[in-house]
Amino acid sequence: MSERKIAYSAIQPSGVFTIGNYYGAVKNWVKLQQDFDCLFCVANLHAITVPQVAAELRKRTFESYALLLATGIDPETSLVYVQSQVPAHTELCWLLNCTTYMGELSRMTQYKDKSQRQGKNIRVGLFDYPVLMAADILLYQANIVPVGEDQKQHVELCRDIAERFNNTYAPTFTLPEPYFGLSGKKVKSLQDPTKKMSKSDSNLNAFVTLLDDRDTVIRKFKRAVTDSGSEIIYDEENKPGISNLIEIYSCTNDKTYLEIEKEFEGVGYGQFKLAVGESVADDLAKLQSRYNELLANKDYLEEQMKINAEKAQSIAIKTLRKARRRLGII
Ligand code: AQP
Repeated sequence: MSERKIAYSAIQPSGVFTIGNYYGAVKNWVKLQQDFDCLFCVANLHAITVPQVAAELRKRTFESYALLLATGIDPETSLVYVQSQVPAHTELCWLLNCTTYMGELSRMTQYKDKSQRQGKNIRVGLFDYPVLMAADILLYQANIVPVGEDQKQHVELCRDIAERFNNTYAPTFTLPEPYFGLSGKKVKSLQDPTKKMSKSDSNLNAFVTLLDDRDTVIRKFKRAVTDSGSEIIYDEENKPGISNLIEIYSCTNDKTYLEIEKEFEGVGYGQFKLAVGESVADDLAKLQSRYNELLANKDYLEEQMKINAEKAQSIAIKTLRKARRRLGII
């Protein structure tokens, strides 16, 4: 690694990535490669905090890795690896568990949402998710963590845990900052624009995946829930549906809300939804053909996973040893 600052982020292989994951996080990762030393992780250990089918998880881990490379993440410039192939993550998680308070974890919005949705038999892992995420980030002494807005609270907790550890024992971890792109921080569900878009939503029309074909993308946008009135105006409170579509459109072409409002002045909702669908479908087309090429070359993917996991482990182990020493762990 060079003297450049370090960017770290991860994504769960809990389904095919949505345009929320892409515009909110992964598209920024691609850009950050120019100015930062970057590490990106397929977080399969995070995915098992809710029930998964083993064969599907294995398959999706490969697909997620290929999808990251297809978006433009270069495994020779950045470190792109699978979380379970770097054992330092789980060990540091345990050390940090012993510095984290139950009260802090109970306050996490994602835990509250996901545990409520699950109802009974909530896994301890779901509660502990933010500590594993803190371990992911702190192992690499990351300066910034490019995420969507939903993960901001977890990055802040990571800072608190790191700060407490540093103050209690001795300086060990860099305190990371969350990083957001200009647009796409919070892409909402197409069926309920007050909720974030999620890849594990049970309503398939609520999200668009990076692998949806052109017709499916356009059909999902045509069905998107909109608001009363007829003007294309950005107003999150009174027009959450149209505002979400404006946000998504701006992610495909970097236009401002004002420019988009002008472009669609006097245009009906139906025509606007079609334009957004077409723009997203164009954005995904290139990525999909690259993905298909990569997935056909399993040897290449396995080789990159192995090389990158070894490099990641060699960086991570230095921080882990330091943390062990601070705690008196022989
Ligand atoms: N709707 C969203 N808008 C903007 N950013 C988003 N992210 C997720 N959804 C949106 C960002 O994508 C990155 C990877 O997320 P993740 O897979 O690790 O977990 P998540 O936030 O829980 O994403 P999902 O899609 O909602 O997954 P499931 O359904 O499995 O829980 C993160 O940076 C996240 O902020």
